[in-house]
Amino acid sequence: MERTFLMVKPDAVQRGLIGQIISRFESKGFKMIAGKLMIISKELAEKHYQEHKGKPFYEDLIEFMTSGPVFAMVWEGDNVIRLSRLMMGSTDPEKAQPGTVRGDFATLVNRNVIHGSDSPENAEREIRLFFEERELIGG
Ligand code: D4T
Repeated sequence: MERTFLMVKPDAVQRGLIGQIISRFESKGFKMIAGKLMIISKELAEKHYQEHKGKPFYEDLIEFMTSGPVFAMVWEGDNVIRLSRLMMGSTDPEKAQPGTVRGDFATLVNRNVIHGSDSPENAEREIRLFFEERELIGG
């Protein structure tokens, strides 16, 4: 069974969208095996987004991701990495289709509501960054 790391970003937590977002992934048939509300440190945000260091949006991204609580989660299911990315829609909400999380809840790329791992390697890396193995329930 595949696992992925999903995170409701500070904009969506602040707007009260955690429940609606979780509900979509539950309805799809995926299972949440860990979840916590947390304020992430600059250090953790930098590790999480290390591949973007040096890009023009990097500093603002780190500031945004540490600006308020996020809801970090681990989800399990068949093809959950690819399918959850499909459900999230394009990174840029201007290109995200209606019916996707970003298509329905976001307008700006730098306030795009949700993060999801894009490969099995990144999923494992991100799960390990945010969770202890013992926090994963039935995983
Ligand atoms: P995350 O990693 O947040 O799920 O986003 P994606 O995997 O869909 O997209 P990404 O890694 O290319 O971008 C990471 C993060 O940076 C923000 N961003 C991105 C931004 O603020 N401005 C930009 O021009 C881009 C490309 C949004 C997501």
